[in-house]
Amino acid sequence: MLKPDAVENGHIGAILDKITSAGFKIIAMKYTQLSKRDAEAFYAIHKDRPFFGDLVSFMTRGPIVSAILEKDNAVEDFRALIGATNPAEAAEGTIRKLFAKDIGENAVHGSDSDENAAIEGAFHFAGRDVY
Ligand code: FUP
Repeated sequence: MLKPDAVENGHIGAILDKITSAGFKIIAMKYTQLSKRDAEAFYAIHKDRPFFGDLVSFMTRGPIVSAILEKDNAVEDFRALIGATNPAEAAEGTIRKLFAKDIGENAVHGSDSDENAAIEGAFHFAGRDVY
């Protein structure tokens, strides 16, 4: 996902360029907005964390771009491309270092395992919208 801050700040094109230039193929993509229920379900693993309410408010405050990306070693390579969860700790040149403000508004989401990538892809897309 390109999160609401990335969209608000006009970074959709620049971030997609970084992603495709790094060799990822976009096999599904849409411009959409998460409902409260969507965001709570997507981040259910964090429901008992102190930042959960702020995370849900942030993720629902405006449109996002969601996509499924394909590449060898995609999960690991994408997490390297986006950088650490906290942009202050992200390596130079990473998407979060370039485009994110702080740990709460960190521009992009990437799945943390192949298993979660499949779950999260199915959360956003029907099978017929994956190419
Ligand atoms: P990541 O896998 O890098 O997206 O990070 P996590 O799954 O650990 O966290 C998901 C989201 O929760 C982050 F993108 C932002 C939010 N978060 C906070 O706001 N504060 C924290 O201390 C940790 C995460």
